[in-house]
Amino acid sequence: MRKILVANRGEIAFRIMRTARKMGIKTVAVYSEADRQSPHVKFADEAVLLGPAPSSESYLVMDKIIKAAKDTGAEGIHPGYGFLSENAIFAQIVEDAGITFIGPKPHAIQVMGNKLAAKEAVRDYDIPMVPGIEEAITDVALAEKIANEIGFPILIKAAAGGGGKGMRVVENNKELPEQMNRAISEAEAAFGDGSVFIEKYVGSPRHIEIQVLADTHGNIVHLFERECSVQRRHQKVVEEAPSAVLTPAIREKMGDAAIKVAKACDYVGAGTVEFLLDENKNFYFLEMNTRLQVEHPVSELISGIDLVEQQIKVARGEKLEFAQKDLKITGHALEVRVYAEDSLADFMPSIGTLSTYQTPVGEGIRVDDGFEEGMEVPIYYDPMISKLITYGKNRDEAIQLMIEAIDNYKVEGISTTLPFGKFVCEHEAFTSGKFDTHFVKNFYSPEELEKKYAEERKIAAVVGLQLYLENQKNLKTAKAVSSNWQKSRT
Ligand code: MV4
Repeated sequence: MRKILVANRGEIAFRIMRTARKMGIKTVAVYSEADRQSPHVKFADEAVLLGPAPSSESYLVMDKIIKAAKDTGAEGIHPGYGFLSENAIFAQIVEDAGITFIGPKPHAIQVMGNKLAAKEAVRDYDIPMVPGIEEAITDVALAEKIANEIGFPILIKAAAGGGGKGMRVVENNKELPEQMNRAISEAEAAFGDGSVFIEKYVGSPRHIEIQVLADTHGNIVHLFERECSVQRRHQKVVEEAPSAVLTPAIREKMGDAAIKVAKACDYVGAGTVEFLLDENKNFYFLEMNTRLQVEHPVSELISGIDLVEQQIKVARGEKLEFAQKDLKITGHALEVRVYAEDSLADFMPSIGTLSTYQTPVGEGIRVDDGFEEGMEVPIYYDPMISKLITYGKNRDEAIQLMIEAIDNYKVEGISTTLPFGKFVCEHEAFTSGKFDTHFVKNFYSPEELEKKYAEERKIAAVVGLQLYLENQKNLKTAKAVSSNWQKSRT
C-alpha cells in the first residue's frame, strides 16, 4: 500500500495520516466545504473536495469517496471512527472497487452491528453475559413472564441500538407494557428496526472495554483494558488505561473473553469488546465496536503500540509481530475529551472562533487535535475539538499531569469541557478509583463547578495580594538599601 485515503475529518484524520507518513505511505484527504482550512487537508499529500458541509452531502457519500480514491490511485481507505466506519455496505463497496478497507470484513461489522446477532455469534464461546433473552420480543405477556424469571429491574434494549440509544429500565410488572411499547416504537423510529430484547439491569456497573488486534492469519491479541465509566448521557468524557480496579486475574479472564468474541466473528484489525463490571467484579459481554475508537491513544501509551500502524500492517496481510506474552502494561494513561460545549450551561454546543488556541506541551503530554488558532468550529459535525492525553509512571502522576496540562491549555472564543475534565480529575471519587457509570450524575452539577471556580479565584486573589505585599516590602528594603548606599557615598 503506497497511498491511502482517509475517509474522515478532524483529529482522527490527522492522526491516521501522521502514522501513514511515518510508514512512508502517501495520504489523500477528503473534505467538505466547511473543512477547507483544516489541518487534515493541509497535512495530506493530496486532498479531494467532496461537497457541501452537511455530512450527508460529503463524508457520508460512499460513491464520492470511492471516486476520490480511484481518481488519486489510493490503494486503501481508512474510515476512522463515526461516519462510514461501521457501515458493512461501505466496507463491501470498497473491496468491490478493488481497494483495501482498513478495518474488519463486512461480515464482522454486520454481525456486531446487531446486538442479538452478536449474542448469537458468541453463544458457543463460553462468554459471560448478563442474564436475559437472545431473541427479539414484541409480546408483552411473554416479556412479563421472562422479566419475572430474571427478576426486576430489567433493561429493554434495541437490537439495532448501541451506545445506550433506545434503552429503558423497568422496575416492576406494572410499568412493563407501556415501556415495552415505547421501546419498540422508539427503536422503529430511530433504527428502522423495532426489535427489542430484555436483560437483567446491572445497577451500578463500570464500563470496561478491551482493545483487541487480529491479523488475517488467525492470530489475535488483546492490548488490555480501558476504563470508560466517566461518561455523561452515553458520551464518554474521561478514559484511562489501565483500570484502577482490575486485578491481573480478572484482566486475563476479560482479555481471553474478548479474544473469543473476536474469534466468533472472524475479526480482522483493531476492535473493541465492551464489558460491564458489577460491584462484585463479575463481568459481562455487552457489544463489540468494529472500529478504531476515539480513546485508542490510552491503549497505545500503556502498550507502546501504534494501533493505526498495526491496522495498516494487518490490512496489508502481514502477520502480527508480537504474541500475547510479549505485551505488558507500562505506566498509566488518561484522556480528557475536549468538546466545544459549555459545561456550565447543560453542555450546550458552543459555537465560534478559536481566537486563542494554545495546547500544552511537555513530557507525558499528547494532544490529538484538528484545529488551529483562528479557525471556526463548524456546527455540522461532532463538537469534539481535541483529546488531551497524559501518561505517567502511575495513576496519580497521570492525573496530576492532566490537571497541569488543562491549566496550560489556552482556549478563548468558545467554551470547552476542559474545566469539567479538571473537575473530574480533582474529585475524590475519581482519584480514589471508587466510581461507576453514574459518576457524572452523582457528583456533577454546574453549581459544583462554579463553587470550584469561585474558590480558585479567591486563591488567585490571595496569592496576588501576597505577591503585591511582598513586592512592596522588597521595594521598601531596596529603597532603604539604596539610600544607605547613597549616604555611604557621600
Ligand atoms: C447495560 C447496563 C446495565 N445493565 N446493560 C449503555 C451503553 C450500551 N453499550 C449498554 N449500556 C448499558 N447496558 C445491562 N444489562 C447499563 C448500561 C449503561 C452504560 C454502559 C456503559 C457506559 C455507560 C452506561 C451508562 C448508562 C447505562
